Amino acid sequence: MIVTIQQSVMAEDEKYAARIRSVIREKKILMVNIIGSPGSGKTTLLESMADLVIARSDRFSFSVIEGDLETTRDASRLAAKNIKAVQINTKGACHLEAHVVERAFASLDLDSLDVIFIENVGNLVCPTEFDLGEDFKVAVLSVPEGADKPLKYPMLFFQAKAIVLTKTDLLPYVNFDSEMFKQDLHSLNPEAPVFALSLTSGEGVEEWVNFVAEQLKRKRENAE
Ligand SMILES: Nc1nc2c(ncn2[C@@H]2O[C@H](COP(=O)(O)OP(=O)(O)O)[C@@H](O)[C@H]2O)c(=O)[nH]1
Ligand SMILES: [Mg+2]
Ligand SMILES: [Zn+2]
Repeated sequence: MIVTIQQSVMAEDEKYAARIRSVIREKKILMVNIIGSPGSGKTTLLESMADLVIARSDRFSFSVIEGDLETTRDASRLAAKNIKAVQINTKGACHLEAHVVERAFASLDLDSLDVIFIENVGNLVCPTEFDLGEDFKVAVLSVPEGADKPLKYPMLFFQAKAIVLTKTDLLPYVNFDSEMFKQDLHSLNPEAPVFALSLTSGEGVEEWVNFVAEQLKRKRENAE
């Protein structure tokens, strides 16, 4: 019985996801669903992109949909970097759902936007199960969380189009088995590129921004 109810709710949400997908296709917007644990560096990654995207010859604009249980802290951090962010407080829900994302669209200027990042609620499990109409999901893992996480949370790392490994500046201080990390990811998802970066030094962030720019370009070429 419970399973049936859950299925019907998710089927309903699939309709919203399909509608979102068609809106962003029409507006030629790339939408990226960022999933990772609390504290893995999702907001810092977005903050660190602000100056880099402006400096590019193929500069692109981006806004952020922020999913959080409580508080508007992440949205305020992004606003301080002149990044437009729409806050969704999930009031206890541990993931975002498409109907909520669709409501956030009303606060965004979809005609002048190139990329929307969704910072999902910090959680490696259920956000993966919900289609938000995004182009793709990205898994963010930080070095101190440990190299064993891809196999422990395989759905996320299997579905992700790219993996971002943050806090590489901490590699000398924690036991992170880089070889195991590589091998496990290779067995789960050999296609996904891994961006290893430090948000304190900025090392590696440009490669990640290049990847986003490339995905946007491809989406637009395919739409023509
Ligand atoms: N040393 C180090 N700290 C980082 C890095 N990225 C983020 N942090 C810190 O990790 C903490 C959590 O980051 P935050 O972006 O808020 O994580 P979120 O919960 O995933 O959005 C903050 O104190 C950041 O300054 C990094 O690459 N290296
Ligand atoms: Mg955050
Ligand atoms: Zn959840």
